[in-house]
Amino acid sequence: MSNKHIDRRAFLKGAAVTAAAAAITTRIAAPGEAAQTNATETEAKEPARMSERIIGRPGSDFMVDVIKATGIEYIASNPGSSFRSLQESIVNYGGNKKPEFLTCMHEESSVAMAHGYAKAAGKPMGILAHGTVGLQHAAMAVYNAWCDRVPVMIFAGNFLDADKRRPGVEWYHCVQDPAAMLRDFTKWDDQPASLQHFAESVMRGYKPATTPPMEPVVITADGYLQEASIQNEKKLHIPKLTRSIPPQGDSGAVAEAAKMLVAAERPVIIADRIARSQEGIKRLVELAEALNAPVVDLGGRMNFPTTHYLCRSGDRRATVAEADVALLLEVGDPWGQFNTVSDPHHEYRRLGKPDVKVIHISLGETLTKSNYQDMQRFMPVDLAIFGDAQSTLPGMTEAVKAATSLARRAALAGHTDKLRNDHRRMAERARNSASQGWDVTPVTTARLAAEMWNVIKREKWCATGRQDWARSLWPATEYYNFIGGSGGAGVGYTAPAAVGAALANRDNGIITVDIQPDGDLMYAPGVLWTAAHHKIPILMLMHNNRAYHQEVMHLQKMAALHNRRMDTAAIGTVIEKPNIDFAKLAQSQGVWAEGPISDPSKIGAALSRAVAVVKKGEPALMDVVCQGR
Ligand SMILES: Cc1ncc(C[n+]2csc(CCOP(=O)(O)OP(=O)(O)O)c2C)c(N)n1
Ligand SMILES: [Mg+2]
Repeated sequence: MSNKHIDRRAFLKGAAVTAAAAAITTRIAAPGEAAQTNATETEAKEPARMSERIIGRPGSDFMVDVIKATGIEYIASNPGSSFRSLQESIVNYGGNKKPEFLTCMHEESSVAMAHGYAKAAGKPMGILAHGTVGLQHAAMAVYNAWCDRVPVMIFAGNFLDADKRRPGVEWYHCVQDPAAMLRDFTKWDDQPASLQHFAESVMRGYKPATTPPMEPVVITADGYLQEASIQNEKKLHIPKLTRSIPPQGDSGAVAEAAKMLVAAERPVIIADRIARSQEGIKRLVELAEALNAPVVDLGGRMNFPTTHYLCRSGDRRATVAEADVALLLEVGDPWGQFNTVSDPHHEYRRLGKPDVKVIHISLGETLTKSNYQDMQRFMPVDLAIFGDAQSTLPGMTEAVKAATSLARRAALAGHTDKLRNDHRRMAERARNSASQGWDVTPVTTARLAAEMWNVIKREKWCATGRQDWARSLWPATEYYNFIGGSGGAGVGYTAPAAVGAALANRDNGIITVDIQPDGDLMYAPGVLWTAAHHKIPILMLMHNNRAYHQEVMHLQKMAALHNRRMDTAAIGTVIEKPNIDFAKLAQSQGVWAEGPISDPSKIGAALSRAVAVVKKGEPALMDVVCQGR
């Protein structure tokens, strides 16, 4: 509808309210509700003049319709004037529901929240970034999502038409090609020049974002298109959202792979970013059982139950070293499974058998760009199958069964006792090493994980953050138990990704627990406020080693290499003097918190109090002073 068609009375009424709203206090909307204004507090100024300029139906309303049509439920964002109209439309026109605006304190937090959310929810979140500066802040988190093959729908505000830009800051924040700075690590981008173009680009972009290998996509919401009134709305239409079915690997190649695996003496399955749902886990269990082959879950996703006798994730090196045929499923670093380069001497060492036969089912491997090196070292494989691993598994299992003679089946079944013993020994070893230093202060990471397990073991749980001990100690069978890692190891991911996952888990009765490194939280601790404000229940258990501990170790290594004093390794790497009081940091943002706790015997009771808060639907933080790693 254009200006001309707007009813004059509604127009004037709207003008009075709008002018008043500019000068009065706005009642802040609670999450999920639209903001309301109290127009009686002040006189409206110049209603008649404003009325001439009212935009009754801004383009951003249509943009909201488009976003709604994708099913995106949340838009995480730090506000910025390049999308002020879209933000206002989300709240007032869209009712702040589906999508709901999530207030973030850093664009990196917006994207990392979307990253964690997508893995827990199985669908992308939108984020809104403010022109140059917003996208610059978002960049590292986008890179993490790219490396982790996770979809994020990135919307960026920008005024492309220089003739319409306000002088000063608006110029600094506008950019000729907004997506350029993210183009090396996003799957697709567009800068729509009309509202119809915007509708088509969002529907077009959603498809590659959510088709494996899933990746972030950037679409500009031009500021002028947002703010100008819609012309000729009848001509606009929102195309249907269509999704692509991920491809299965070629059936001939799958049959050949099955024969290699059935004939192998020591097959191994190495799984990384394969499962997308419980169905993915089920399919991998079926394949592993058909082959009676050990599975190493690298943990990019929750792929395989830790309780299953074929799980050998804690025995990765030994299991891979003896394999004669390896089936890789969407593995991010194939070369690194069979080879290594030592630290600090950079010397090559082979880990796998020289003649191990390698099969890789992957789509991600073919999605490479030139500059960023997330493709990892080149690894020639014996059989590369282009296909989506989860979709290919049922065909692979069928082919394995078809290739297994009765005699072979009996021979494979004969391995079971040994495989069960191996699994038992692996679990025992993990328990033994976890019990070392059980009572020491500062607390060990293993003790932290064990205490956490005690309070959540009867719940539906999802573990984020530092998951190493949880993965080897906790019985995990459900897809929602683990969300994997950051992808690109860009620090600052853990806390916001945990909050994003917790948001997705909130409605499913799943308790999200985050073993949270201190250095990571300090990148953008405002995500605690976001969790409190939006009532996102999460239990953040601080792994507070008062250091960038990994970097302490690097500095120690270098000092040893250079044969120099080691005590200086703390300079620039420890976070002491003063110690950060994480409980106060959390409390100041409205998050229930306790700590610091140094005595391991006090953690259990404190965690029970924290879980009670989380069960009420709110975030809680427990600060525990911990050992290095
Ligand atoms: C953005 C970014 N900057 C720097 C690094 C280098 N880095 C790797 S680990 C690490 C320490 C992180 O500290 P913390 O989160 O407390 O974990 P800790 O090592 O103490 O367990 C740093 C700074 C990085 N990976 N990403
Ligand atoms: Mg630390």
